[in-house]
Amino acid sequence: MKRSEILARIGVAPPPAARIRLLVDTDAKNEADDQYAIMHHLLTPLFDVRGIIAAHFEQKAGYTGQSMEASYREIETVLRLADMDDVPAFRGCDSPLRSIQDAPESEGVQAIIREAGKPGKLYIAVQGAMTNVAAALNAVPDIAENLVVLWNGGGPYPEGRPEFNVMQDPDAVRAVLKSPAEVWQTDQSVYCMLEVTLAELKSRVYPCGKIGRYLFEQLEKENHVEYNPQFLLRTGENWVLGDNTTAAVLLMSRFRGNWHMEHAPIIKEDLTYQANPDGKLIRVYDSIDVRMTLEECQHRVPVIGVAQNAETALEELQDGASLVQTDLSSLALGKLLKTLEKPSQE
Ligand SMILES: [Ca+2]
Repeated sequence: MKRSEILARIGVAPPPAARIRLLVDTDAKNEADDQYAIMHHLLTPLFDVRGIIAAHFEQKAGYTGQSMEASYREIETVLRLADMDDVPAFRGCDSPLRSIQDAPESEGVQAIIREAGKPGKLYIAVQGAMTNVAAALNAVPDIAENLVVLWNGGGPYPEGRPEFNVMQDPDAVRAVLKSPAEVWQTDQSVYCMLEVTLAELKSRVYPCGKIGRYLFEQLEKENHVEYNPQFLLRTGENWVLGDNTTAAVLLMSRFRGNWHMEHAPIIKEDLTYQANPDGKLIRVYDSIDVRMTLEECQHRVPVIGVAQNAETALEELQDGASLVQTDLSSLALGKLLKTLEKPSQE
């Protein structure tokens, strides 16, 4: 099914002039929140999503040498479960830059160069390592003119810290901060605001068709795998949907004034910041509308889930399930869908 057909179910469309050209760049198999962010971008009609690029996460134990491929396959899984078959997925670079000037080739790098070469701004929602964006800028520096890099990462100001996404490729972050490309940063203190409980996701996302079930189950599984009492981010029943910031900064009103400008810091060897008065000015968010971001992300998933549930209920009934076993609300919707598809037989 085409993405535009699914978006039409939302029933609201932004003015064409408001649409934002965007690439999502994601280390989708790193943990469990990128999948929510992918869906958030795909289910937002404001975003003209030109493709989804797989990022590596080579500094995380367990996936070394295959992390980009794992992200790519996860993107394919999410697109398949969302019934979207016209959104391109691209393999990105499979390892960090070898130097700040390095420009490795990949499908994802080519996609950035191609899209940034077209007229108008191109936003890149970077939800993991900065490698693909840096490689594109190093290969064709002129694309900086059209790029807005949404950088979900970096430690809190002023000191910074060895934050996960920076850790994946510090030279790539240095390259992007050195380039003239526009940067909007949501650092760790901001993306950690997007916190949910598993109970909330079970109630709101899990019932939404095969995509909702997958979003919840992969996170629930990761919660058991990743739990470590020494890791203060996780309590055992919470999760941070941190990657959703890149959708939020584009959806929120620009009147909020919830950011300030910083001179891009120098990323030191220990991955903390060194103030740099000569650095370009970047937009650093101080806060984010947590209610709007989480509520509206969770309200978009049923756009796919309701139709998927209806199809499942119809299949179950045709396979001999009794009405008692079938979700009656889904069954009613399923019958409606069938009626709409085959009016002459009703
Ligand atoms: Ca991520």
